[in-house]
Amino acid sequence: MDSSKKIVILISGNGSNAQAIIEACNENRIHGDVVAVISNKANAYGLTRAESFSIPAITIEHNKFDSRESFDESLMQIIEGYAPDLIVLAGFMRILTPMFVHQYRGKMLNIHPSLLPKYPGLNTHQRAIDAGDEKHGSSVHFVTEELDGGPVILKSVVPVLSNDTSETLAKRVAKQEWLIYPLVISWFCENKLNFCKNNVILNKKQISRCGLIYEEL
Ligand code: NHR
Ligand code: GAR
Repeated sequence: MDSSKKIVILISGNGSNAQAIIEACNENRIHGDVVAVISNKANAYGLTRAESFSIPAITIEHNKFDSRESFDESLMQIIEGYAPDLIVLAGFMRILTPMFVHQYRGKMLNIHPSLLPKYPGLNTHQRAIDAGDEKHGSSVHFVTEELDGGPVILKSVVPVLSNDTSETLAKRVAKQEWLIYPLVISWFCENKLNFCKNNVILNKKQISRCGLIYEEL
């Protein structure tokens, strides 16, 4: 049996995905331990959540640094103190430099609230509503230098309802995120999920660049 993986989670706010991942570890649905939760915003509620599970909750404010590079270097120093096997971006709102991404290549995941490759960047729920999309969702992908452009592992699909606001749609998407993110992380921690030459390998087989799809009937 392989040893339990060490996971560092980066957040900027609410931290509901971080909590779902912590709970999955505690319930042995993930063969791993969240060893630290790090926020670039001091008032992030996710820090309070981490503390309630007795997990180190650390703040490193990006606006105290004079460049993206110097912020990322300090962030990396903190992370290295925990010797993690996996970095998880969970509502982390700072674009990371190529140097940082290179350091954790194949070991860093993000959840992005759209059906990638649709709507990289910000304000995704409103953009899906404005476009009249019937389906929306969230995508878990490996992080590469290309913003929200790394290969997708798993997407969850939800309907867009005619009376949806960006808030109601975000809530529907979030509920699915709490399922699919722990699931993908469990695959990584069981060594079933690999990143190889910019492709996703699951159970030794390469999957499509658009990822697998999870959709409730
Ligand atoms: N970094 C790299 N290199 N590659 C990715 O794929 C990344 C990343 C950092 C974060 C999350 C991403 C998302 O899921 C993510 C993916 C922030 C922005 C952004 O524009 C865009 C995408 C994502 C996260 N951030 C602004 C910035 O100047 C700040 C916005 C704010 O503070 O509100 O960094 O959506
Ligand atoms: C999640 O819906 C996630 O997909 C999104 O922010 C939310 C964070 O919620 N991520 C981004 O928009 C990244 N730019 P949480 O803090 O409650 O986990």
